[in-house]
Amino acid sequence: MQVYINGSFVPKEEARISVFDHGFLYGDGVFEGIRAYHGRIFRLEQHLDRLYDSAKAISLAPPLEKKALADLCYEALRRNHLEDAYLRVIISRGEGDLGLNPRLCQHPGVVIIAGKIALYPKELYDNGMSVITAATPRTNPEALNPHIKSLNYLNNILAKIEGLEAGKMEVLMLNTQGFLAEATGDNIFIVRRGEIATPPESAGILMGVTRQVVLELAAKTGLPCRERDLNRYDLYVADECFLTGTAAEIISVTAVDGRTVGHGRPGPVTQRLQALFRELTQG
Ligand code: PXG
Repeated sequence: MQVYINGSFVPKEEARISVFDHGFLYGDGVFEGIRAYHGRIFRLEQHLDRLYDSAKAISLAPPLEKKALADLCYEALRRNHLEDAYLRVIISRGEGDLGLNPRLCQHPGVVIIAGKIALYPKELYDNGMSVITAATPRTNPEALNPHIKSLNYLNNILAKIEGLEAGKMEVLMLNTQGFLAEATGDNIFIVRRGEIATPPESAGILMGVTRQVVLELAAKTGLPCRERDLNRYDLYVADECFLTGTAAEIISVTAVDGRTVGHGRPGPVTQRLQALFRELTQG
């Protein structure tokens, strides 16, 4: 495997960063997880837009233009002979001294890893997954806006640990107001009485690229689709529920907090959206 790191592609064994990189010391940096299907990078522009917005929000100037980074993403695929792949693009604050001061870091670090992504097991796609709502709330946007896809995922990891303790592979996070925000690495949708709904931007969520794709595809189902605040009640009475993300794509949720969602099987709207999504990526 060839990894891009700060200007060149090197074998993965040689792709090393300094222990003084503030990405490592403080989680000071941003990243993207992107998919390629059949040699085409899916929604690359949207991912890079989000990456550069994340960087701007933490006052980090990427050392290269978006176009150059896009070219490097394709180069990473070529060098690794990959057509279907997962790309991890990271911009870190770079090497500095001990101490938080980001101004002491002269050169932001850029890394691109092109590999394969382990999706949830097929069984979960066929039958849906069982999740819980976490006690850990999603980061308050006033403290650290979840729009920023930062290298500090501890908030989500704490929720994930709750899930693992309960034997669940994914967990839903509420915001500090008690409204549904998202899962630890996916956005969430419900279907109820013929309406598709997902938490709005104001719920304090990562504005998922897959979420946006699903909002676009929803129009083709003929069903209304709304961004609105949802709470636990909405989950418990939903006909269908599913998660969306770059890694997961679209996956059905069939139980929440031990309660069966709908009929406890992946529902027709979820399946229709999955088929439309597949057409988009495989077509
Ligand atoms: N919410 C959070 C908190 C995420 O981290 C999503 C929603 C879905 O967004 P996209 O743009 O992917 O539809 C994410 C995405 C990984 C990994 O390696 C994480 C994500 C995506 C891909 C890989 O852990 N998070």
